[in-house]
Amino acid sequence: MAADYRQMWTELGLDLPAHDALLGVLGQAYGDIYLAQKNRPEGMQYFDFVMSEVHGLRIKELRDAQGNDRKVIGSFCVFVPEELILAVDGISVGLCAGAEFGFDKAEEVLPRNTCALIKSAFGFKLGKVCPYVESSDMIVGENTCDGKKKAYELLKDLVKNLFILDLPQMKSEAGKALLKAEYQRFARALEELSGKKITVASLKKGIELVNQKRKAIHRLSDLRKHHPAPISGLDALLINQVFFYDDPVRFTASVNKICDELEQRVKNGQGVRGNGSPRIVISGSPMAVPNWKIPWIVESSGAIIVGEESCVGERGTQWLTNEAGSTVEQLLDNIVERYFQIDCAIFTPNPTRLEHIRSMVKKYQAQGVIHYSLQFCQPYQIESGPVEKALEADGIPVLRIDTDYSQEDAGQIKTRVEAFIERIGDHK
Ligand code: BJ8
Repeated sequence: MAADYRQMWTELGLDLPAHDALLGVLGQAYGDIYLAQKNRPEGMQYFDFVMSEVHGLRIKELRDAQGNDRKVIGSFCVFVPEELILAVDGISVGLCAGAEFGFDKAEEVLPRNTCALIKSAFGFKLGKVCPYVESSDMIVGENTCDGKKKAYELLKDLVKNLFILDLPQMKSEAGKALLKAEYQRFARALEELSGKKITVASLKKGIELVNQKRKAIHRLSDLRKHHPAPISGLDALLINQVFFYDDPVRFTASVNKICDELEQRVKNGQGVRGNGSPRIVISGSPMAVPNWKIPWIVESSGAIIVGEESCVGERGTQWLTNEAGSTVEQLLDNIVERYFQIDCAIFTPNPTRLEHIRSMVKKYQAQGVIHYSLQFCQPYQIESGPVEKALEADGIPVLRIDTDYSQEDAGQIKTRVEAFIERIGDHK
């Protein structure tokens, strides 16, 4: 990092030696996985910069904004509506963590067989290495999977202002009513925290800003349909990850800028790989920064990822929020309608997720699906069986991978991925 942020990190209460160690590991992994890629679009330089400053400049920006009476809201789930946060001039940041850090401390309070995403969030908090958690004026937890729901009971004592959002588990009218009531309660909590009222104008503006981000991502996704794909899956995943951290306006402009470049690449028939690389859709548990293990293994084995059916991917971004409405209530209903479509595996039953995977295979002309579950993530692990069966019955090859954040199984996974790539290579 160019500037010296040590004073800022000290003020946030970070453990500097531990934080240095984390940044060291992160920087090394980024160099080995991202910067080592060949033929990257120039527009990725912006995202490389964001990553290099993710604990530096971006945190400084958040603190400067707080100095200007803006609130920072941290969250762990795509069910938390950024539109409402923006409507009180707040800033939304993602808190999910994707590194095996501080697990020894996390395992003092959580069972060992908790999913790595939850353990990592606790490890970052207990190890005092996450400037986003420490900068948040409010942290939103949600009743989704049992692991998160119960872990928030413990997190409550570790952070200063935890708001729990209750979420439905069934796509019923009663479920939708619950979601609306909870979003109303969240809106009131945001108004109270910020001292700002949500108005038709402020909510419309919030909806527009988030829609613009999503539209830019849709543009990026559309470009990945082309043969050869103009951008790697690793880089596209990174952009989807930065979605949760960056300033929305700047992010939208940067994604649109790289899309201009990718359009040109498509016109020139220029791909990040040759035309023959097998195309894969990844589906399953979310991949938080810096969880790049599976895409890295897949792409360093010669295939290319053309889409992510994930909350850090299309499950999080595929729907827009209707911008029409002349009252706060109508706009809130639009938000409820939009979020109620999210087909997270915590819902039962959850048939639209399978339909979505099928449609992605078709849209991106993928030859196979890798279903990725974090170990101990029961919702996605349990859905993986029926998903595999249904897709294979359609003639779509599926590889199921259950893993965590460690590198111990990387060799073994690579062997399985290579065999799968060989299988789908013959499958064209
Ligand atoms: S909407 S996927 S972001 S809940 S990986 S903690 S599910 S045991 S993250 Fe999620 Fe919202 Fe659903 Fe998306 Fe539990 Fe699984 Fe761990 Fe998970």
